[in-house]
Amino acid sequence: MNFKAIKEEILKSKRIGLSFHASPDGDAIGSILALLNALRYLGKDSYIISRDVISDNFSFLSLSNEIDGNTPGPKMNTDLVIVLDCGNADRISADLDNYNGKIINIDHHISNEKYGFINYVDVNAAATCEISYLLIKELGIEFNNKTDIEIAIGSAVYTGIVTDTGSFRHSNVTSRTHEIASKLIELGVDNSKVHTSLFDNKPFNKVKLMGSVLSNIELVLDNKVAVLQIPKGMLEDFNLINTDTSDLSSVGLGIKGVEVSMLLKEVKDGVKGSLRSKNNVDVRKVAEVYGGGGHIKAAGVMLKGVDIIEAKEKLLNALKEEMHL
Ligand SMILES: [Mn+2]
Repeated sequence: MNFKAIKEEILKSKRIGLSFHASPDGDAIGSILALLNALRYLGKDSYIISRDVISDNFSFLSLSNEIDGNTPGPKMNTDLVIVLDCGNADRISADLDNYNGKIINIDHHISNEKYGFINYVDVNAAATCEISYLLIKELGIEFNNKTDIEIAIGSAVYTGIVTDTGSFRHSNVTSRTHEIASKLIELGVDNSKVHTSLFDNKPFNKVKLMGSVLSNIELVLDNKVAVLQIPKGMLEDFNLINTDTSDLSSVGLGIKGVEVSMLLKEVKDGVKGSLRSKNNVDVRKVAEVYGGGGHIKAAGVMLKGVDIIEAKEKLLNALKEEMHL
């Protein structure tokens, strides 16, 4: 895999749309904004395609205001769409049904379906932002000059890295992850400001929601699995309908003896399950049983047409099997 073919496609494209996975997380947002800033700087006509909006704690990132949910499909004359951090074609936060141009797929999920015309899937990258950083270097931005644009791109890259590694704590972190982070701090990226903006910036009600979810946490399957639930109506009660709750998924891992933490969130057409694993349990396999995907230690699945009780039963059955309990 190399970036040459991608670079060539970018250079010869007239209009480039960028997209990512639905309900974008810090890595999806960071990699799309890093690339958007870079492409604009290089004079390419480029824009974001997204059905989603993003939460306020990402608003410190340059051009984040362009992720406004108003461009759900490719604009006229788009000849290239680059999708970042998205393993499955049906999870792309874009309506591509009537699009006939090229798609480049840049990702780090092991379950990636290779739906692109070019697929750059590096499962050893802790975050898609690592790949974005390397691609942007290939495009000619050196990250040596401490310019505003380099720092803007660097802050976006750093955001994806810290969010996808749990602030450098997960086992997906490699020496390359730290090398890139080191380079970015040398460049002038304010790592402390990024952390504060991302994590110490919650709406008061979000903390109260966390309290409510935590007070109902359950331990099951020999106390090795923690289950957290956001039943229908709870987000409305706290006035948090569009708030990202993915940070709650891993909370159960803080408990002694727990191997898997699972968050169940009841949505309009079913239940979203997010699974996090502490050591050896492969939660991606569990998510895949019901059509989901992700990584060994972090995976997600959408169970359509079921309520939260049924979803819990289904996922616990699959977990029981995977954990040989
Ligand atoms: Mn990612």
